[in-house]
Amino acid sequence: MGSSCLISALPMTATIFGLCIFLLFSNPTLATDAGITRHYKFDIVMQNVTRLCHTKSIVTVSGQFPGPRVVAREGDRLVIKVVNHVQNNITIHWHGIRQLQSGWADGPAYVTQCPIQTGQTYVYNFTITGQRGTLWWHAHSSWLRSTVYGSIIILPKRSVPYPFVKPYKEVPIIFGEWYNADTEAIINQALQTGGGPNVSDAYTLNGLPGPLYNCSAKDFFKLKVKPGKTYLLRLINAAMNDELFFSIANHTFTVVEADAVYVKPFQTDTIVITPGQTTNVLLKTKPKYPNATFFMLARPYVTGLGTFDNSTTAGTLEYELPLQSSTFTTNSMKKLQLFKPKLPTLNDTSFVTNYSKRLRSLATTQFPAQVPQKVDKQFFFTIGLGTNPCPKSQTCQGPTNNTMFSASVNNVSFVMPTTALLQSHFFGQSSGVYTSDLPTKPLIPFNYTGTPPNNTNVSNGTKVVVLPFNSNVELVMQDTSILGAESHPFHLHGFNFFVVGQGFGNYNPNKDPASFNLVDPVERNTVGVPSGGWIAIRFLADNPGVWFMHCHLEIHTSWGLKMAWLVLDGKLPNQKLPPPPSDLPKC
Ligand SMILES: *[C@@H]1O[C@H](CO)[C@@H](O)[C@H](O)[C@H]1NC(C)=O
Ligand SMILES: *[C@@H]1O[C@H](CO)[C@@H](O)[C@H](O)[C@H]1NC(C)=O
Ligand SMILES: *[C@@H]1O[C@H](CO)[C@@H](O)[C@H](O)[C@H]1NC(C)=O
Ligand SMILES: *[C@@H]1O[C@H](CO)[C@@H](O)[C@H](O)[C@H]1NC(C)=O
Ligand SMILES: *[C@@H]1O[C@H](CO)[C@@H](O)[C@H](O)[C@H]1NC(C)=O
Ligand SMILES: *[C@@H]1O[C@H](CO)[C@@H](O)[C@H](O)[C@H]1NC(C)=O
Ligand SMILES: *[C@@H]1O[C@H](CO)[C@@H](O)[C@H](O)[C@H]1NC(C)=O
Ligand SMILES: *[C@@H]1O[C@H](CO)[C@@H](O)[C@H](O)[C@H]1NC(C)=O
Ligand SMILES: *[C@@H]1O[C@H](CO)[C@@H](O)[C@H](O)[C@H]1NC(C)=O
Ligand SMILES: *[C@@H]1O[C@H](CO)[C@@H](O)[C@H](O)[C@H]1NC(C)=O
Ligand SMILES: *[C@@H]1O[C@H](CO)[C@@H](O)[C@H](O)[C@H]1NC(C)=O
Ligand SMILES: *[C@@H]1O[C@H](CO)[C@@H](O)[C@H](O)[C@H]1NC(C)=O
Ligand SMILES: [Cu+2]
Repeated sequence: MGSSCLISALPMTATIFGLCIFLLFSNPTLATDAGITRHYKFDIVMQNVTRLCHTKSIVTVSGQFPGPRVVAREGDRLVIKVVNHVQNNITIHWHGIRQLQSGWADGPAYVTQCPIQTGQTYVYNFTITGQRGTLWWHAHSSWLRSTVYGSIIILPKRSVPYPFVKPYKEVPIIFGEWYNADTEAIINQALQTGGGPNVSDAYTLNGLPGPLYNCSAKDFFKLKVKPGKTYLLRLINAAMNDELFFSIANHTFTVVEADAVYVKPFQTDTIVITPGQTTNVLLKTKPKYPNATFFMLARPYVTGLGTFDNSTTAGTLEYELPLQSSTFTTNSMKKLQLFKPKLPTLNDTSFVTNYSKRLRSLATTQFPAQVPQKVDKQFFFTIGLGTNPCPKSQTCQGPTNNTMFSASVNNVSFVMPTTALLQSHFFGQSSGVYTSDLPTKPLIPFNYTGTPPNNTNVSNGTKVVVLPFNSNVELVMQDTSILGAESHPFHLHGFNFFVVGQGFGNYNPNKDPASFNLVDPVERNTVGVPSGGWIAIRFLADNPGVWFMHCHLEIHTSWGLKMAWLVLDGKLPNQKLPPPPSDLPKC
């Protein structure tokens, strides 16, 4: 166990406890661009897994950790049968997939579906339209995504090559977070006491913590490369609660894609990636065998006030010995010099700001940036932490004297319904499930990034925002300084959005729009709202359904930092949400 797969050409390899299994999904003889249907079966089963000398029984897909790779080509249909053999309720979310008119397959529990209960089956059925790159899938029920996640590799259509040099090999690298304790117990305890959750024990690369942790010397990801080649690294941040920096010693990345959208290529030694985000980078290896091994490291970027896991996960980049060289033996390999990258400090906000400003849509004729130039609906959401009073019978461990942590959008902490929003909407049974009165701007304006108000209690409710079909939406998300300013990676289901502006302090509606980028802003599904600042996004509401939007720091979602957009049907038949599939789980 522990050593990872050698990389290989597509069809790619999957790691199952150190074994490499070849997945033959694509048909190389198929010459047309017509999509095909690809079938997968996800058996949700328990599996004993050992890391850091702790063995625990975790929820997995088919016993694999990380889970199996889903490989498809733009235009393909995916039909994925999920069978739940464990005691937990579960759903699977296909993170970043547009789900055009297939909202029933999106996956967040109690938003688009009731959970798949023990012994039940649900078939996720959707096509991949207009997207190519790297996305990922994960459980979307409680904290099960800590172990239930995997990559989605979307190859471009055969007739539309990459807008960059064809890579020699492609390698997914998923960042994760390992907890020695049961993560369901951790979140249950946190919600019970009102305090912050216990932090993770390690970060991982493809499920492996690496040699910088105790009792983990052999559990590390090894990337074996040849000199003078270009590798495509498909980076995915599946960590629970931490944005990450990532770097490989003595090597530079060329960023070419974010959240399955091509970007203008740029070079950097270090990547910043929030939970929920994906980034494709090209790695050009050294022209000659360097007689050295290079560490790849990831550790968090932290802005909030709470405790956090400040550890570092490590893997290695190793140059394969040239075949003609017989002078190297395994012994001399061990003597190779080892180089470590220098990562930004844990709180290096200026690095993060500069990095995010460099991300621009490719914006070519072939891959245009279709930024909404006009706005039909404007929203201003404050996002941040807050408190709930402690129940009378209890003592709480929240941020201030006897309170419980909460979090809110425009001071509304979202309460999960007990039946799914999408069904309630589709069958006209919203009464008692949700209301459509989420404030479109703060009811009581305040100095959002100045001295916080004395009363930090939030209100709560299951409130959505209704959008007419095809509205052009502009949303400004404003971080607050309540209980400390913090960067919040916000994820929108069902759409990509364009990040047209960002800044620090309070958003100024009179001044800031003048500097919006409406030409080549980055298009993505998850964006870090700057700590103590704001971000402006635009999207076209062209997908009928109920679409979750939430902070992708799992604890903030648990505290209520989430809401849903309800996008109405359009007039034409192809602008309507079809009826639910017959096997849609019931509550
Ligand atoms: C996990 O380990 C426990 C204790 O050794 C054992 O009882 C259980 O059957 C194992 N579970 C699986 C899925 O292998
Ligand atoms: C998936 O959806 C398509 C389009 O609605 C339908 O034709 C097909 O039968 C579905 N497949 C399964 C296995 O449900
Ligand atoms: C969280 O950490 C505390 C302190 O170490 C410990 O007492 C508690 O059992 C942990 N909770 C869980 C669910 O592991
Ligand atoms: C790696 O980088 C370090 C620091 O810049 C440098 O001293 C060293 O020579 C480099 N090693 C290789 C093999 O490139
Ligand atoms: C991580 O935090 C612990 C506890 O606060 C501290 O002792 C340690 O020095 C920190 N490590 C690093 C690498 O910052
Ligand atoms: C490779 O590096 C090791 C350690 O720095 C050194 O002992 C060895 O002679 C080097 N070999 C070659 C072929 O450069
Ligand atoms: C970052 O952390 C360092 C060390 O903890 C501290 O000295 C510095 O003031 C912090 N910088 C910011 C911008 O918070
Ligand atoms: C606040 O904390 C103090 C000391 O910890 C405690 O004595 C007091 O009862 C608390 N007040 C309330 C309202 O809980
Ligand atoms: C808001 O608070 C900040 C930080 O304290 C301060 O610099 C700014 O002047 C305040 N803005 C307003 C409008 O009061
Ligand atoms: C907030 O509390 C402080 C200190 O208790 C007090 O001076 C201030 O007037 C309060 N502010 C408001 C708006 O109530
Ligand atoms: C919502 O707020 C009410 C009133 O403060 C409170 O009684 C209730 O427990 C809250 N519900 C949730 C789920 O936080
Ligand atoms: C599983 O989901 C069903 C349907 O929503 C619910 O009634 C039940 O309480 C859930 N079970 C657990 C353990 O959460
Ligand atoms: Cu957050």
